[in-house]
Amino acid sequence: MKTSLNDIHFIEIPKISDPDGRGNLSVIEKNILPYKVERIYYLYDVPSDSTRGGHAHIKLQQSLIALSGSFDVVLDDGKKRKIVTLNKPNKALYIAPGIWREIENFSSGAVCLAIVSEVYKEEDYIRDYQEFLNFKSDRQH
Ligand code: T46
Repeated sequence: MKTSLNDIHFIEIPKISDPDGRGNLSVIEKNILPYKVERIYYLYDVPSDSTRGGHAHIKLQQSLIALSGSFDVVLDDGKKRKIVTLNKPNKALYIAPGIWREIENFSSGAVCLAIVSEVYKEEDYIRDYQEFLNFKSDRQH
């Protein structure tokens, strides 16, 4: 399937605010994500001048959540680029396959949770930007 920035969207995660002021609880039930979850990982203790990502996935779908703090996600479909800031633990950013992403500007204490549709396979990564552009110029991606 040919994907573009239009295939990226926010998913609202239900938030249960405690009536007695004990804070919030958010829950991700399996039906709120548009894929079957195979793996969960998280980034933390990332220095503010570091960039994570810098790749695209061929098949993997993922949702990113700023469980704590904030960071920017640079998204690129080979034609257009946009930057999205994540800073709310009850908002997930859904990223379709075939989108280049870089994650940067991590605040102190930021935790980036990734909930993804595939097991870890290095063959699913495109880590070279020119190779990504070649991949996108194929009609199918
Ligand atoms: C993504 C962003 C948000 C594993 O062994 N298993 C795993 O499940 C993962 C995710 C990584 N690794 C190894 C592979 C590398 O040797 O951990 C090392 C760091 O991985 P990478 O350079 O891919 O890390 P990021 O932060 O650039 O990217 C990761 C995910 O790989 C990627 O899917 O979208 O977080």
